[in-house]
Amino acid sequence: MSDKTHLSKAYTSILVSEIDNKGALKTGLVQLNRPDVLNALNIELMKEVVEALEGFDRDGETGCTVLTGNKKAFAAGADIKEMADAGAVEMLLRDQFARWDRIRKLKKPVIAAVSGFALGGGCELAMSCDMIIASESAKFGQPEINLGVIPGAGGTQRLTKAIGKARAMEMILTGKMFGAQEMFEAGLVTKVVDADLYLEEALELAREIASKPTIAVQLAKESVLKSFDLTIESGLEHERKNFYLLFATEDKHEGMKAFVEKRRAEWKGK
Ligand code: DAK
Repeated sequence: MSDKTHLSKAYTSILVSEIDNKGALKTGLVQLNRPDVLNALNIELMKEVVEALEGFDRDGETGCTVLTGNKKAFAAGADIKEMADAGAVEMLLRDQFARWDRIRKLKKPVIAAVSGFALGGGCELAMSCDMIIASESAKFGQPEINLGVIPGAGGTQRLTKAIGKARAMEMILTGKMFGAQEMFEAGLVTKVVDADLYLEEALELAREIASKPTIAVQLAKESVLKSFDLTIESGLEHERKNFYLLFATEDKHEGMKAFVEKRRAEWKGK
């Protein structure tokens, strides 16, 4: 099923397009577009981002989505001006985290293509994606401490799981920014590339993923993410059930038959 409504909506803070991968499924592209404020994540922008990501997730013609900003900033955090006068009760009633939680529920892989600042909520948004391709100019940080708060959209959890306690503590307690190479070595970033190539590289990775059997891709993503929630025992059980489930797909039969017949598999996504 290819529902394309996410492509035709009148967005104010993002740009949305799809890329034809010739033969493979398409790549969805969502670009944060508030350049004057370094893509600060206000409520409207986050509403649009989540709607667009969910749109691509539903679209049967899409295999993978890339989320990006611009050269200067992926996103310099949540919009501070929007939070500056808010109290705890107002923040609670706004319930913005419910929207962020929907990103975690996406079935298809999302790749963050990061250049420039990825700070606070910007770093958290990139970490909500499944992989991060970073320009060598990228700067990651959780500077909330300098505003009298702490990361609230997963920073203390996802960062710690990705780079370990020692470095996460340093980043979160000092608010300092760290470069792409350092974050690659720490395990946050999948790949660091030339400043002019970060988007191209992310799109190439997305194209490759979009050319794989869809159900296997989705269950692989789900199984990896489960490892964060489950004990090794339960995680292995979960993985095994997904493994067995894939033996019910046409793509499993096609993939193995194609190997035996020494030809390219033709995936059906079923
Ligand atoms: N919010 C609002 N505006 C921002 C912004 C931000 N986070 N970051 C930059 N801007 C605006 C600046 O105010 C400036 O606007 P004008 O003054 O021109 O009107 C414009 O972007 C350009 O910024 P600068 O002039 O400061 O540019 P520089 O190159 O000199 O400096 C910088 C770049 C990134 C070092 C600096 O802009 C900076 O420190 N920005 C703030 C970084 C920061 O503290 N980020 C963390 C914010 S707290 C939540 C989910 C998540 C969060 C909270 C709640 N819920 C779901 C409820 C996350 C919280 C955060 O991220």
